[in-house]
Amino acid sequence: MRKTFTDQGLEERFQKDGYVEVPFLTSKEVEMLKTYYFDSLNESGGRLGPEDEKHQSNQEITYDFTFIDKNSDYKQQVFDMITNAFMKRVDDYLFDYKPIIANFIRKKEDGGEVPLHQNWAFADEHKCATVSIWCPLVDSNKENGTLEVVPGSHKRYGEVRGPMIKSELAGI
Ligand SMILES: O=C(O)CCC(=O)C(=O)O
Repeated sequence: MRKTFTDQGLEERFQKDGYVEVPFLTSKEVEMLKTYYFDSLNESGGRLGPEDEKHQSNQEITYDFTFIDKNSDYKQQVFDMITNAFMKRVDDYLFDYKPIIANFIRKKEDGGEVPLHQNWAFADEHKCATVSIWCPLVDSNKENGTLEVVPGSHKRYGEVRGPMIKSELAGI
Protein backbone atom coordinates (compact mmCIF):
# COMPACT_ATOMS: atom_id res chain seq x y z
CA MET A 1 0.00 0.00 0.00
CA ARG A 2 1.32 3.40 -1.02
CA LYS A 3 2.05 5.88 1.77
CA THR A 4 -0.34 8.85 2.12
CA PHE A 5 1.25 11.11 4.77
CA THR A 6 4.93 11.89 5.10
CA ASP A 7 4.55 11.93 8.91
CA GLN A 8 4.22 8.44 10.40
CA GLY A 9 1.91 9.53 13.27
CA LEU A 10 -0.52 11.20 10.84
CA GLU A 11 -0.34 8.17 8.55
CA GLU A 12 -1.36 5.82 11.36
CA ARG A 13 -4.25 8.04 12.51
CA PHE A 14 -5.45 8.47 8.93
CA GLN A 15 -5.40 4.73 8.23
CA LYS A 16 -7.26 3.99 11.48
CA ASP A 17 -9.85 6.80 11.60
CA GLY A 18 -10.07 7.84 7.95
CA TYR A 19 -9.31 11.47 8.76
CA VAL A 20 -6.89 13.78 10.59
CA GLU A 21 -7.17 17.43 11.63
CA VAL A 22 -4.16 19.63 10.85
CA PRO A 23 -3.41 23.37 10.54
CA PHE A 24 -3.69 24.32 6.89
CA LEU A 25 -4.13 27.76 5.27
CA THR A 26 -2.83 31.00 6.79
CA SER A 27 -5.44 33.68 7.59
CA LYS A 28 -4.10 35.68 4.63
CA GLU A 29 -4.70 32.76 2.27
CA VAL A 30 -8.20 32.27 3.70
CA GLU A 31 -9.00 35.96 3.10
CA MET A 32 -7.60 35.79 -0.43
CA LEU A 33 -9.76 32.76 -1.34
CA LYS A 34 -12.85 34.25 0.30
CA THR A 35 -12.41 37.50 -1.63
CA TYR A 36 -11.88 35.55 -4.85
CA TYR A 37 -14.98 33.46 -4.16
CA PHE A 38 -17.26 36.49 -3.88
CA ASP A 39 -15.56 38.45 -6.67
CA SER A 40 -15.92 35.60 -9.17
CA LEU A 41 -19.39 34.43 -8.16
CA ASN A 42 -21.04 36.28 -11.06
CA GLU A 43 -19.19 33.90 -13.42
CA SER A 44 -20.87 30.86 -11.93
CA GLY A 45 -23.31 29.26 -14.37
CA GLY A 46 -25.50 27.86 -11.59
CA ARG A 47 -25.55 24.26 -10.52
CA LEU A 48 -26.28 21.30 -12.75
CA GLY A 49 -29.22 19.26 -11.60
CA PRO A 50 -30.79 15.90 -12.50
CA GLU A 51 -33.07 17.67 -15.01
CA ASP A 52 -30.00 18.77 -17.03
CA GLU A 53 -29.15 15.09 -17.48
CA LYS A 54 -32.76 14.17 -18.31
CA HIS A 55 -32.88 12.19 -15.09
CA GLN A 56 -36.08 12.21 -13.10
CA SER A 57 -35.51 12.76 -9.41
CA ASN A 58 -37.44 14.42 -6.64
CA GLN A 59 -34.29 14.92 -4.61
CA GLU A 60 -33.60 18.61 -4.21
CA ILE A 61 -29.97 19.72 -4.18
CA THR A 62 -29.70 22.44 -1.56
CA TYR A 63 -25.98 23.24 -1.66
CA ASP A 64 -23.57 24.64 -4.26
CA PHE A 65 -20.40 22.77 -5.23
CA THR A 66 -18.23 24.26 -7.99
CA PHE A 67 -17.88 20.69 -9.24
CA ILE A 68 -21.47 20.76 -10.48
CA ASP A 69 -21.35 24.26 -11.98
CA LYS A 70 -22.61 24.69 -15.54
CA ASN A 71 -19.76 27.01 -16.56
CA SER A 72 -16.66 24.89 -17.17
CA ASP A 73 -14.40 27.96 -17.57
CA TYR A 74 -15.42 29.04 -14.09
CA LYS A 75 -14.72 25.54 -12.77
CA GLN A 76 -11.23 25.61 -14.29
CA GLN A 77 -10.55 29.06 -12.82
CA VAL A 78 -11.68 27.92 -9.35
CA PHE A 79 -9.60 24.75 -9.66
CA ASP A 80 -6.50 26.85 -10.46
CA MET A 81 -7.07 29.34 -7.63
CA ILE A 82 -7.68 26.70 -4.96
CA THR A 83 -4.98 24.27 -6.01
CA ASN A 84 -2.48 27.12 -6.24
CA ALA A 85 -3.20 28.11 -2.64
CA PHE A 86 -3.42 24.52 -1.37
CA MET A 87 -0.40 22.93 -3.04
CA LYS A 88 1.98 25.04 -0.97
CA ARG A 89 0.68 23.23 2.10
CA VAL A 90 -0.25 19.84 0.60
CA ASP A 91 3.38 18.92 0.04
CA ASP A 92 4.12 19.53 3.74
CA TYR A 93 1.73 16.72 4.61
CA LEU A 94 1.09 14.37 1.73
CA PHE A 95 3.46 12.06 -0.03
CA ASP A 96 3.56 12.96 -3.74
CA TYR A 97 -0.13 13.74 -4.33
CA LYS A 98 -1.70 15.72 -7.14
CA PRO A 99 -5.10 17.46 -7.22
CA ILE A 100 -7.97 16.25 -9.38
CA ILE A 101 -10.94 18.26 -8.06
CA ALA A 102 -11.23 21.61 -6.28
CA ASN A 103 -14.50 23.03 -5.05
CA PHE A 104 -16.02 25.93 -3.27
CA ILE A 105 -18.95 24.61 -1.25
CA ARG A 106 -21.73 26.97 -0.20
CA LYS A 107 -24.51 25.69 2.04
CA LYS A 108 -27.68 27.57 2.75
CA GLU A 109 -28.25 28.30 6.42
CA ASP A 110 -31.73 26.81 6.37
CA GLY A 111 -31.57 23.28 5.01
CA GLY A 112 -28.35 23.26 2.98
CA GLU A 113 -27.38 19.86 4.31
CA VAL A 114 -25.02 17.68 2.29
CA PRO A 115 -26.34 14.15 2.89
CA LEU A 116 -24.27 11.40 4.50
CA HIS A 117 -21.91 10.04 1.86
CA GLN A 118 -18.50 8.64 1.12
CA ASN A 119 -16.64 10.33 -1.70
CA TRP A 120 -16.25 8.63 -5.07
CA ALA A 121 -13.47 6.06 -5.45
CA PHE A 122 -11.02 7.74 -7.82
CA ALA A 123 -8.30 5.08 -7.48
CA ASP A 124 -7.81 1.44 -6.64
CA GLU A 125 -8.06 1.72 -2.86
CA HIS A 126 -6.19 -1.56 -2.37
CA LYS A 127 -3.13 0.28 -3.63
CA CYS A 128 -3.54 3.80 -2.26
CA ALA A 129 -5.87 6.20 -0.51
CA THR A 130 -7.32 9.33 -2.06
CA VAL A 131 -7.62 12.38 0.19
CA SER A 132 -10.22 15.14 0.45
CA ILE A 133 -9.08 18.34 2.11
CA TRP A 134 -11.94 20.21 3.74
CA CYS A 135 -10.99 23.72 4.76
CA PRO A 136 -13.61 26.21 6.00
CA LEU A 137 -13.16 29.82 4.88
CA VAL A 138 -15.46 31.04 7.67
CA ASP A 139 -15.75 29.76 11.24
CA SER A 140 -17.90 26.70 10.83
CA ASN A 141 -20.35 25.12 13.26
CA LYS A 142 -23.50 22.98 13.25
CA GLU A 143 -25.71 25.97 12.46
CA ASN A 144 -23.88 27.08 9.33
CA GLY A 145 -22.82 23.66 8.02
CA THR A 146 -19.68 22.21 9.50
CA LEU A 147 -18.36 18.82 8.38
CA GLU A 148 -19.13 15.75 10.46
CA VAL A 149 -17.25 12.47 10.07
CA VAL A 150 -17.80 8.94 11.35
CA PRO A 151 -14.38 7.76 12.56
CA GLY A 152 -13.39 4.37 11.17
CA SER A 153 -16.23 4.21 8.62
CA HIS A 154 -13.91 4.72 5.63
CA LYS A 155 -13.20 1.01 5.06
CA ARG A 156 -16.61 -0.31 5.93
CA TYR A 157 -18.65 0.32 2.80
CA GLY A 158 -18.56 -0.33 -0.95
CA GLU A 159 -15.36 -0.15 -2.93
CA VAL A 160 -17.10 0.94 -6.12
CA ARG A 161 -18.41 4.46 -5.56
CA GLY A 162 -19.31 6.98 -8.23
CA PRO A 163 -22.10 8.66 -10.15
CA MET A 164 -25.17 6.50 -10.90
CA ILE A 165 -24.05 3.87 -8.38
CA LYS A 166 -26.46 3.51 -5.50
CA SER A 167 -24.73 4.35 -2.26
CA GLU A 168 -24.89 1.85 0.56
CA LEU A 169 -25.38 4.82 2.86
CA ALA A 170 -28.54 5.97 1.07
CA GLY A 171 -31.00 4.60 3.63
CA ILE A 172 -29.10 5.73 6.72
O1 LIG B 1 -19.03 19.87 3.41
C1 LIG B 1 -19.65 18.81 3.35
O2 LIG B 1 -20.67 18.64 4.00
C2 LIG B 1 -19.18 17.67 2.53
C3 LIG B 1 -17.94 17.94 1.80
C4 LIG B 1 -17.51 16.83 0.93
O3 LIG B 1 -18.19 15.87 0.69
C5 LIG B 1 -16.19 16.90 0.32
O4 LIG B 1 -15.52 17.92 0.49
O5 LIG B 1 -15.79 15.94 -0.32
